[in-house]
Amino acid sequence: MKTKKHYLGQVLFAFLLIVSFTACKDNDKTQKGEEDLEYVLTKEDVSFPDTEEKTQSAKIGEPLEIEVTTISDKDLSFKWYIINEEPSTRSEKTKVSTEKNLNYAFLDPGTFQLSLEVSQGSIRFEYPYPAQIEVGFGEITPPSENATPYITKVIEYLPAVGQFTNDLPKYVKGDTQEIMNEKALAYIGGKGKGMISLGGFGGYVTVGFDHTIENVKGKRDFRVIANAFYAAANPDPNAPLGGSCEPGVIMVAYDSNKNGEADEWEWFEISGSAHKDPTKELWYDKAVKDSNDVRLIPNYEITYFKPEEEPANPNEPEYIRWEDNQGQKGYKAKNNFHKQSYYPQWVKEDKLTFKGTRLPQNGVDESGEGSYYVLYKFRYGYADNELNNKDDSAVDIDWAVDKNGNKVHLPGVDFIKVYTGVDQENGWLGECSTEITRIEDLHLLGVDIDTRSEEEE
Ligand SMILES: [Ca+2]
Ligand SMILES: [Ca+2]
Ligand SMILES: [Ca+2]
Ligand SMILES: [Ca+2]
Repeated sequence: MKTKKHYLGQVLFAFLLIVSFTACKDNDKTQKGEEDLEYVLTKEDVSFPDTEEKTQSAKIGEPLEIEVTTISDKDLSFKWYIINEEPSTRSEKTKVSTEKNLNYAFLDPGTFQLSLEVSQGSIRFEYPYPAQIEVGFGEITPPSENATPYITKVIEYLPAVGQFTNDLPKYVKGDTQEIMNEKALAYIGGKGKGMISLGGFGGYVTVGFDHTIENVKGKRDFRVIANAFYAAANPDPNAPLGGSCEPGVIMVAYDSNKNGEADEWEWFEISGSAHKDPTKELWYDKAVKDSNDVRLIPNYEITYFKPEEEPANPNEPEYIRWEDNQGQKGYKAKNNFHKQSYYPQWVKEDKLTFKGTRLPQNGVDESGEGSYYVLYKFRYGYADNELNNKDDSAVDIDWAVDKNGNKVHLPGVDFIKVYTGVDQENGWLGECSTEITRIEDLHLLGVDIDTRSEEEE
């Protein structure tokens, strides 16, 4: 019996030991926070800060921060999406972050819906952020008292192939890109002491000012002064206005993030008349009849190849080889009026690619025998296209559009870029190349020009 009792005692002891061990283990688990091992995400576990607001505003280029509260982060993954509400440039949602808390700088204006997706293994919940985000530009810093209405900086001057390249401004052996920028500034800075040529399609100049040119609502804001003129003796007496109109496409940038630089995403293009509808140009049928290429090609690219040597023939039709992103190729000609190299000599690379919106060819040989070329005027919105004293040489910043053609309504501009918009050679006259003398802030000069009405645009 004694033995049996002893045995029972042992069993009871062991049982108690197991019970207490188990209890002890449960206790440890709670103390060490190991409940996470069994944490299962439920919909209510994730929340945003309380807000009654239907909309929340954010500034372009400045981070928007949203803190998320969770019960546990165990095995959770986060995906933040933005969904474009207006303008509707995003058909699908775009993933912008995989962090729990959002820290994101919008680079487009508009109204956006944010959404957070939280998942744990195969469990997944979607949390639409309760307020819409209205992204805008903020306000400009007003010009100081001694601000000048003119260009104060040339950020980059890079002409394409052309008969005035290396001549306006003059290149001297050893000149670098920086020196050419300074030379361009000496010509077009301030009231403008000279004129620079941008060469053929794509050649450009990027300039800055000592203040932000304000976008005054309903008014045109700046003017690019150039050398466009009308033909004195067009053989066609009923022709629309034209002569030497060599349109440069205008791009504008507002320094949203205030870093003193034109960041790539800060650029927008002025949508001129042909950007909207080339067939409405008054000379369109003439150009078609003359077999011009009248297509407007967005995202056009052309590459010019540096000639190995200057040709012996002063009129060399196969001078500079080019190819474009439309599968076309050919040669640019050299004429005997301009003997210097047409390829920018300070560029070390043996080829140069230029990109932009290519405008319809506006040059028509009105003599029919190659002696009288008329380069017709586009209706509005370009540089070197209209007489300097006409309203349509002035630009309203509100004509700037994003890549999808939606208006962006910048509060002002800190940088302007102009590039030659037409790719066309007109016989002895040479290539269509935009020139520039200066740029004027119309508001600082007290010049008041209404914008075009929506119907006119
Ligand atoms: Ca305006
Ligand atoms: Ca910037
Ligand atoms: Ca020219
Ligand atoms: Ca010109």
